[in-house]
Amino acid sequence: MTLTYSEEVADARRDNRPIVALESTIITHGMPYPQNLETARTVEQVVRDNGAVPATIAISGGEIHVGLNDAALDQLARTPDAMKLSRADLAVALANGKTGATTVAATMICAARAGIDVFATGGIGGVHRGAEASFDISADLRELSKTAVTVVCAGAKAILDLPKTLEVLETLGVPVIGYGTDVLPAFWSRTSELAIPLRMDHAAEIAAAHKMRASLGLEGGQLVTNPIPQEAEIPSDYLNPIIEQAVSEAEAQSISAKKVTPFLLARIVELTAGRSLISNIALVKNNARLGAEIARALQTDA
Ligand code: PSU
Ligand code: MN
Repeated sequence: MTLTYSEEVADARRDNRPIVALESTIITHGMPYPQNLETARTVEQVVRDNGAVPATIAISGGEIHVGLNDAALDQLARTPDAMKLSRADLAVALANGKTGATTVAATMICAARAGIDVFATGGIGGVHRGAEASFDISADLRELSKTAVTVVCAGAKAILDLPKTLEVLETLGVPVIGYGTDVLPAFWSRTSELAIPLRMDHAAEIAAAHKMRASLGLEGGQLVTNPIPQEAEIPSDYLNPIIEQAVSEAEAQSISAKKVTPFLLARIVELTAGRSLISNIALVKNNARLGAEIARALQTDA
């Protein structure tokens, strides 16, 4: 297996500095160009500004790239037909020299191989609405139960069935941690109706729990849910009908499997005339900052 480190990440590894993994499906399938590129660059800078080194992960030429330089980031952002790689696709894409972007699941796998403990993103995949008929449950959930990476997100989008997503995470033994909150954050909204299973208010506590899982020999990671900054929140009475519309359009057009999440994300950006995208960018930055703090905390009391 071939891991290729960017110069910045290679330096950080040599100097034992904290590293935060970042995914690339959010770039190719989660946001439109050019906001995807601007966001990827900004998020990397937020990680640096908070004392850690960003490692955006993607696949090309049979290599797992851990850290992309600016030219590589630019190229990926202009490749919307890059493969969307989850656990099932990763080896196939690598073995056949394909270009692909990693989802949360695949980014966790690559981060773990590279010895990176923390990964920051926007939203994870989960149990889709109507999963009782479609069986559409993201491989992200099972990955969280298998791979020892702490993933920072802003909760899950209401395109998913949030109660079912929480139930599956509980079944799989994944700790769902609210950062400074008693309720599950719902991506564009700081709150939901769902109580958070575990609450922590400091990055150091999250880092300590990450280490404790390892010393107990527990496989799997942790899911940290970080509420969107207040000023970037979108009221749910504005957003809910839009989500309903996007979900029913997906059904009407028989969108299935890997295409569901990208379809819904793009449609919601259109239907909100870009407002959802602005909030999405704000919350990813917020998660990058917390990810950097956790990565630093893991380093300090090593
Ligand atoms: N949810 C978001 N933004 C995203 C994704 C999910 O709010 O960009 C992306 C992530 O890469 C996630 C993937 O891992 O979609 C989940 O896809 P699926 O539901 O097909 O597993
Ligand atoms: Mn799916």
